[in-house]
Amino acid sequence: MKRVVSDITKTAGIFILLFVPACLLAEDGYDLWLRYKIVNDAGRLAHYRQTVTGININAASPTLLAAKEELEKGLNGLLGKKLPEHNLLQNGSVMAVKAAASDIVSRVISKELLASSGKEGFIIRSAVVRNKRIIIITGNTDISVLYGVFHFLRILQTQQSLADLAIQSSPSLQLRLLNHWDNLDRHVERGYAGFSIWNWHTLPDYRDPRYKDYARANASVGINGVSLTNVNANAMVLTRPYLEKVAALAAIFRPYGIRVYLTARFSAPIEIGKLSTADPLNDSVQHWWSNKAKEIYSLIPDFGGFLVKANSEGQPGPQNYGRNHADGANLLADAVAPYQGIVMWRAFVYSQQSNDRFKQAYEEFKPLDGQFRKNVLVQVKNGPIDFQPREPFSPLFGAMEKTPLMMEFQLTQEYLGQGTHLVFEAPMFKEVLQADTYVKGKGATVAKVVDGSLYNHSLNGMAGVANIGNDINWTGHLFGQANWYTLGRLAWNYELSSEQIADEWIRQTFNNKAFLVSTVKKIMLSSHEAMVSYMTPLGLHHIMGNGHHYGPAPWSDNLPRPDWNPVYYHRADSAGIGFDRTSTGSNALAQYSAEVRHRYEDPGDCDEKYLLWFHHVSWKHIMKSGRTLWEELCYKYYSGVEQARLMQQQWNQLENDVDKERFEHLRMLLAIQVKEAIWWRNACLLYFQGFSKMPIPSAYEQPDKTLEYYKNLRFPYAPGN
Ligand code: BDP
Repeated sequence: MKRVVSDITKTAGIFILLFVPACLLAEDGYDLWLRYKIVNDAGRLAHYRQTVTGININAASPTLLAAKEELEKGLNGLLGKKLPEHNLLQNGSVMAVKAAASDIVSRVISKELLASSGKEGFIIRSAVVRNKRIIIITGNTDISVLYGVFHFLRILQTQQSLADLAIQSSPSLQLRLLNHWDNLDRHVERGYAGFSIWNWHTLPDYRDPRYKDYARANASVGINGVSLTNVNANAMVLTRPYLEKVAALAAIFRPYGIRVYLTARFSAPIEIGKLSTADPLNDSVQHWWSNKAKEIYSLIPDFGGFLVKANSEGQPGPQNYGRNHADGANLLADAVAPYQGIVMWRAFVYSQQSNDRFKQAYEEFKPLDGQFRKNVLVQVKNGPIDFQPREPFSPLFGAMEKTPLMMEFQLTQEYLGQGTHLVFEAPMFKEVLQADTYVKGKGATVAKVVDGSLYNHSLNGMAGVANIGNDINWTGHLFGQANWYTLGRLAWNYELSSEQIADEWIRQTFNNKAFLVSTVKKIMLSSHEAMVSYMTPLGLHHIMGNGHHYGPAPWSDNLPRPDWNPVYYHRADSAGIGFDRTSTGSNALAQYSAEVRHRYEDPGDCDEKYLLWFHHVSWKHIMKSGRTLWEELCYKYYSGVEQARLMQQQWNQLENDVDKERFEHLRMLLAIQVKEAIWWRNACLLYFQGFSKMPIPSAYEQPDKTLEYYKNLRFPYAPGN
């Protein structure tokens, strides 16, 4: 009987394989954007099969072996047939080689081009060598060859032409990192995709194949570093048994050009070192850290260094001993310096001393400019508060001439709808990178601070707080993958537009059908603005639920610290709403250059996206649209919901263009998103109406629940908290 069943299943399976178009076969999302499905356009497929006939790679190192494996996997899948190895070059050979290992490269590619490609840049070139038409993928190092291979496969996956390839690409930034906020018990702080992918219990002996797939995905977008552990750190990761586990991960990542970093708990010398102090100026403390660094490097010779959260939200730090952030950072920097390690010291700090949390990071860090060691970067969140749906750029960017500042974005959507909202973050990241600080006249963009060009820093980088967990599709929400993808692509080349990034991600993740590509692109490119409109329009910020940050709670005012409460941020009263950060208020605007200050200073001129970030504005204030502020607020909340509904309708048109599994996944999630957008809109407008005393215009559908109803909702088990 069993046999009969399995025969039937087999026959059915073959039937399905033969008669269901490849794009409709169920997919669980595990393969990310590296699916390598056979090219579904007959003309393109023919062109590829004619142009690419075999592979020529000498897998002389683990990285070149990885390049070879990837090229084989990719080309065999995309071309739908197994390609032979060409030990001798033939028409159609794809040759991937480190420049110095090949005479052919030096004949075809100029020294200058190679020199300008640096250590990681790659070159892809069509060439005729000994009368054979070949494609060369090369660079100065093995890792550059691997990056070139991934880019070459991207060209095929996005169905571009292979004629006359002449591509050269080098990264904009040196450190391109994911920051995992993963605890040793596998709980992920602010994680919405299951548990941590690091199975500390079974490491170092059990090497889950997923670790390698993770490394492949990162390398495919140029990510070259991973901080494995939560910034709210546990010193135990620095003990020998854990370092051995870390070393096992480092060994798997190494061929893919990825270094591991760890978060260092400042009090580790006390907790695991049996010292009585962690004072950075104490000899035994310094000695302890330098021994610890020695031990780490003996196990992981290419260990990247430390990421540190200190004197912030209860974490220990140098201030516990009357020292400052530079003293703390330099302690660790000196410990790793002999091994070329670095320290990323976070500027996310705030305490009760300031009259505005906005100002805290600047106030603590700006005076320390020039006091950090050469191997320290100060890692700054994109905005002054905390990963809100929209923030103006942090005034620290541009303010610290002598210190390299690293960008910290948050991929995981703690304040952006968490695991259920489709929000493509590229437009938000670009908005910050393109913002002009005017610290050296026009054109001093945040991007130029971050890439070091503004003040001539050679150390530079960008990090994204990871949105990855052990869910089968890695990110829980399938479109979370696009944000992971974006971090890598933007850190590699911040000139890429959001549209370009979306376009390539869609083609690789789904397929190249014109209708699908244009529809999904519309959804993605409108999603961030939609979310801002239904959550925090016109510059509102931090009005989420306490602790878990899930859903709206603008009424919340009972947490011990004033600046943990939404009421601190929106300041709604009978006169109006918003935080006055001009000279009549907290004067946070004074932290920006004169030009930026000038742009935001006057509520009549201020870009309305940021209005309530900087001004307490009367409910009757006339906006650029001619509506009053209250009417505009209603308009924004309502249009955000409409935009979410539109995204849902657009997706629903794709039933025949996406496999059922992923179609349904998105269909259900978008329904949740619409429901939650309505929740946000109703709860916020009903609450603010208590101050404005004005009606929600009757043309709009009216809230069907009371404010009390919304206030009474509780989510004790909201994830990620
Ligand atoms: C906040 C998160 C908190 C993090 C903190 C940080 O709510 O979980 O520990 O950022 O960045 O947004 O350190």
